[in-house]
Amino acid sequence: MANSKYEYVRHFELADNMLPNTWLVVRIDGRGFHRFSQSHDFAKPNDRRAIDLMNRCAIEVMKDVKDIVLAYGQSDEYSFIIPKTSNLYSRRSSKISSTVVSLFASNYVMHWAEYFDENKLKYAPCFDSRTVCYPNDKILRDYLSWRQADCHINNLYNTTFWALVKSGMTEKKAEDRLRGTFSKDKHEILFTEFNINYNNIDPIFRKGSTIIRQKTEVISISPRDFQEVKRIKLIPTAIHDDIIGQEFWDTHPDLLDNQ
Ligand code: DGT
Ligand code: MG
Ligand code: MG
Ligand code: MG
Ligand code: MG
Repeated sequence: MANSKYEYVRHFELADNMLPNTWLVVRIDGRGFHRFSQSHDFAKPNDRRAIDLMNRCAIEVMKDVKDIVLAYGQSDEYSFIIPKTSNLYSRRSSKISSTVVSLFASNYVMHWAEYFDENKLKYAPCFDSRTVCYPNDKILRDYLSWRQADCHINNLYNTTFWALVKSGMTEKKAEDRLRGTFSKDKHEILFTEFNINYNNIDPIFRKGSTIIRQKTEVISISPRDFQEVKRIKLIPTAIHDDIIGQEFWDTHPDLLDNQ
């Protein structure tokens, strides 16, 4: 049907290519996960199963979409970073957003039972998605710092809030108690009232998850002589480092431009 009379409708499709030579960030976020987390009895403040499932989905997305160099996730969101030089789908925004979010959501459903065992999925989860371009390394790093700072602020609040509630305070009282408090006040409440040193809480909760393509030794058996063959492969792997400071970027110098 190369040249049918209907062909003209194509011209109603507008171009949505993202600017060339800019970082692309695809952020997906669970739709109505306040309700979803309640319906599925997520542990408070953090449900390790839910976090592990989110990380699994991000890893599967990165295995499929090779242009993604790094991903950062916390709560019900994940950001996928595509380098300036990428020409993925000719940098068409809706094509990139929809492919990433669709892969993420289908993996969420496909792998749900591996993480939640007998706790059945009660309804279809949904994620939204957007693609934003950032013109340079500094702004890209500020973007990622923004998401990790958000993780920190929410987690410190939620950890303190649920510690108060679990100790017998009503949710209303705990909210009142925390209103107007600074970070150091919450650290203090946790330490003096609950004997919790916030800095000792598992980094997966405090820092969120960063997926990088880590050089990993993979051993396979050669079909010819049945000998072990060791190879170094780049495997998307979740780590829980601070990505705001300089150290992470010095440890992984290939991630940023310098091109
Ligand atoms: P949205 O994104 O505008 O459709 O609305 P929500 O409800 O998804 O809100 P959002 O994305 O701002 O916040 C994420 C919600 O997911 C928030 O209510 C907390 C919940 N959530 C995420 N991870 C966990 C978890 O590990 N445990 C619990 N209990 N809740 C979680
Ligand atoms: Mg929201
Ligand atoms: Mg959400
Ligand atoms: Mg969210
Ligand atoms: Mg097609």
